[in-house]
Amino acid sequence: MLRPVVLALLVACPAVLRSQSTGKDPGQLARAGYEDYRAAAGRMEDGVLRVRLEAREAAWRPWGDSGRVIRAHVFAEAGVAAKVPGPMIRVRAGTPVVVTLRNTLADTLVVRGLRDRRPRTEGPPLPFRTAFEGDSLVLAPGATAEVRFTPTAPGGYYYYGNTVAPGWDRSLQPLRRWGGPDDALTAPLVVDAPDETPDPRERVFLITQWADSLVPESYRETVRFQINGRSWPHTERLTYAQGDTVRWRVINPSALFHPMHLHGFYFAVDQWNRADGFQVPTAGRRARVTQPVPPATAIRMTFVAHEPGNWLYHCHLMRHMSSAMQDSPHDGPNAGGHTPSGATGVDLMAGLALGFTVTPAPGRVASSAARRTLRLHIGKRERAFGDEPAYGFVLQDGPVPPAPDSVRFPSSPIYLTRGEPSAIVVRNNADVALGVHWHGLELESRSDGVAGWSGNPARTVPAIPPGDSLVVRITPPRAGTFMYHVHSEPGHQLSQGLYGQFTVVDPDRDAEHDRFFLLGSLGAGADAPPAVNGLLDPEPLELRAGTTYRFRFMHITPDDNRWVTLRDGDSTLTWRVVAHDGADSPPELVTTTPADLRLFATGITFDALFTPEKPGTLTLRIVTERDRGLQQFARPIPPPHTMNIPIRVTAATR
Ligand SMILES: [Cu+2]
Repeated sequence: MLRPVVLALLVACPAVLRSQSTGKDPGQLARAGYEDYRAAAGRMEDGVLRVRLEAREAAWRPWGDSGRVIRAHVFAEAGVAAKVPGPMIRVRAGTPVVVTLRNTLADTLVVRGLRDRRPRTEGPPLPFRTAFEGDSLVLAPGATAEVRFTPTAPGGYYYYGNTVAPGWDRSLQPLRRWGGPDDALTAPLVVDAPDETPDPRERVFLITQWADSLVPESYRETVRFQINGRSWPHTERLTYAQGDTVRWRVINPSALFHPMHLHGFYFAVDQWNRADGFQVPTAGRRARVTQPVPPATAIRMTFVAHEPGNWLYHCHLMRHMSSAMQDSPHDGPNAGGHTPSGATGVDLMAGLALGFTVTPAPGRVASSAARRTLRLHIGKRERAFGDEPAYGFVLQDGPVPPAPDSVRFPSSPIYLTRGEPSAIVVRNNADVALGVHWHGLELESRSDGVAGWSGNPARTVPAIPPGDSLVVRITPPRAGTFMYHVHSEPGHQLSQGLYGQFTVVDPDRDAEHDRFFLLGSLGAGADAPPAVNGLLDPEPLELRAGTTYRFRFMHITPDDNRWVTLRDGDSTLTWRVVAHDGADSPPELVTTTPADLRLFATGITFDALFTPEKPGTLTLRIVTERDRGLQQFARPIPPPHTMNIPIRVTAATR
């Protein structure tokens, strides 16, 4: 009589439908290698791409040879050793694909995404649902199935699988379940345009995640991220020659949103597609240093590696790349450990980060020009936030350095002049080694601030030790809105004050009508409250009717998204966005648009021109949202926080 009870439980609690598979110790399983997607799976026969796949169980080591071993379900080509993630299916649009898939797992397998995506002209609100609903292949243990489809929509896609226990109910099975051995059971499907010859040097990066529990406790700590199966600092290191054009595809089958940031270079987004085939209108000619890649989307990006040295491409969310929050579990004595104490190098980061080296062209000489010199001090003040300290960047004014415990909110604004050789001597008066990153600035690698990585392979620059200094050299080639902030920090020093505005001015431009909005967090710990210009409760803004202002927005919170709107009562005003990430937009892309930016991710700056028309009170509304993506979490995500900054507009003067 037990059976009906068990079934009722299974129906009431779909989570238990998830299989735990063989239960073998991962150490007994064949070890999976790492994919680099330099080659695609299958072979062409009579104009048809034929791919033979298997779903297998394997041992996955996202944290390298000494790291923890995870029992993983993976896709592999039949007869070929397994790698994580699974094999790339790559085909030109219009080419038929035949996939034979064998399920060698001990459980029933549900596979989605091996199908055509029609090019869509409307942006569906739920790309994940529209991409995968009604699309499943179900294979019993030991079963083999064949799928035929002809992709028609160019773009970056993926397929994935979930195992289910006997007695599963299709109507109760979610489209995808994250957590556990199925997390690695995903692989790219790349569709080239019919008239396109793929560049063999283009690299494909698949973002995956792993959590050992089906419903992780919290969105902050328990989900860990990988690029092509590995977590920083174990991710692949790429090499380019100075002057190379770099082409990357980034496909995001993970449950969460990632604002992906490139150091040292601007890139163009040439394509941005969703998993259902919809092409997001992109501004390919607009340069940027940070591009949000939401779940179930993919981008193609291009940049010219004009500056030699070691560089970084990473998610800007602290919880996806900081070793303090994205711990890199190791077997043995450091099991489950966080930032190793005393770390000054690459082990200060973990998760979604990729390093690449640009080798210098022959005959390059470093500039020895005289430089305008600023002195910037990192101060620490104890017990500023309850028992926790505050940190701050304070510019030295005159010959006397500030006291070592000097902090200010916000940190000192830095202004440099376009084209002027400048030096910033950063002195660390705090008691912990820290790197400082000049966000969006085109500069030499050794000044870039990624602890243990910036510089070149023969000589990397560690975090600045307590009591020590680093000379940062910058000759900014363009005027614009940038930021500077602590990088590779061991804790939550960013929201404890270590960020500031960084503006490069044109010698001949009037800055009188600039208004700055430095969106950050201020306080201790992972849930520090939102702040604007270092204030939790910002001052009202005073403007004059008929005058055009340049609003410079900078977003540098650890983990939040912001939603910025400019309002007159209930109606949304308009503005003209003229620059992104410090780069002026091409004139043909500058249009009057509603002053409403929903997905203003951390790591982005933009400039907007705004002209208040008449006297009155307007509102700059800044809503802070924490991204939950497609993932369920046991602990609720903090609710949105709304900040309304009054704008008092007075009559024009004559
Ligand atoms: Cu991320």
